[in-house]
Amino acid sequence: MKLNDKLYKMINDQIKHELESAYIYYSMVSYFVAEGLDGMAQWMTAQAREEMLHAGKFFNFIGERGGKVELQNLKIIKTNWTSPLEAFQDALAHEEFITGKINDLMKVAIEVNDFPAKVLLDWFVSEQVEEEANVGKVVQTLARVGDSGNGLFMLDRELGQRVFTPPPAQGE
Ligand code: OFO
Repeated sequence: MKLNDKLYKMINDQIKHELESAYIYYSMVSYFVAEGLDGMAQWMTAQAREEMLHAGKFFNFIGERGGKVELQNLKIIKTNWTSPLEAFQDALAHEEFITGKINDLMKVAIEVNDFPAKVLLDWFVSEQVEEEANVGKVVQTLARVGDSGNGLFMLDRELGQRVFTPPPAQGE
């Protein structure tokens, strides 16, 4: 079944949003590295790589449905932060923005009875709950840690445990 025009346009735009997520998070990685917060840099790198996978899921979906992806320019939103708390707060606000976009996509997929799109978006709905929860937890801990250098050191170490696990290659 051919993709509905409105849904196609929204999915095509979503590729840009997901790639912009990766861009924002890599920008934060660069800030953390410069601040000597290697654990946070590692955590955010894993986050950025996940965003590339999210973009890939939408990219493949358009191709599988016989459409052609039209890539768009990415925006540089911010390149510096005054504290790790501010960076993670921005990440949370961005995830909330993305959740809104996924919900809008789901509304249209339901409206036009596109069941394959709905299946794809079901995965993203659950993923967004996880994304907001993960970032939200770090925001909460950073707010509690405040100016404690020791607390920040411990949190940085803990966040450095995050490992990016690529999904199995197709056919595996
Ligand atoms: Fe793609 O979930 Fe974050 O942005």
